[in-house]
Amino acid sequence: MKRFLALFIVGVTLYGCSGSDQKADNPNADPAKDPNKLVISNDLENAAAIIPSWSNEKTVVKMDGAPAHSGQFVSLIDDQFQYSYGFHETIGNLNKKLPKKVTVKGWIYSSIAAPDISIVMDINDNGKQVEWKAYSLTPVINEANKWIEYKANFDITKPIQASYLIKCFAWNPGKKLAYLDDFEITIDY
Ligand SMILES: [Ca+2]
Repeated sequence: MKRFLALFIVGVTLYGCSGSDQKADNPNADPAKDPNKLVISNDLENAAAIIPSWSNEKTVVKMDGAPAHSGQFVSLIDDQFQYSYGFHETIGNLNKKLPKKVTVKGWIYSSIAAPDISIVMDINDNGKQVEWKAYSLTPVINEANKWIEYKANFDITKPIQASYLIKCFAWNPGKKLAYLDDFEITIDY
């Protein structure tokens, strides 16, 4: 009796669950319609026009050697620029309520894997530090020369006032070349 062994090779392609498949037709899923949420996006394409609430335009350049994540412009950090283009605003100018949490999302393209780069949330009272938190991108950036998405959550735990200034930006103490694009700051009240 002949026995045949049939070998089936089943090709399985696994796709990472991106979580981006949001139900845009559901108004409850739209954070812009939530009164306790403020979402501020910046693709850096108009940074040269000096957009209110954003600073450090000198770091915004046309991406060189690879496509920008959106359009042409990105924020460059390297040995000259330790701080990226970033968001800065007086807390009371954003809302009558005081924020409880800040989320910074965006994309980074680093010339090395595991660079010493963090996303920082800085709240200060006329220059005096009230709350400073850093979210390290070192474990997030597992590959060089590739756009990688990050999401940094910051709970505001110190007592704050409407007159205080809030800033969010990337900090590059490792001084290696990297580019950032498409910032999205979400403030929860
Ligand atoms: Ca861009």
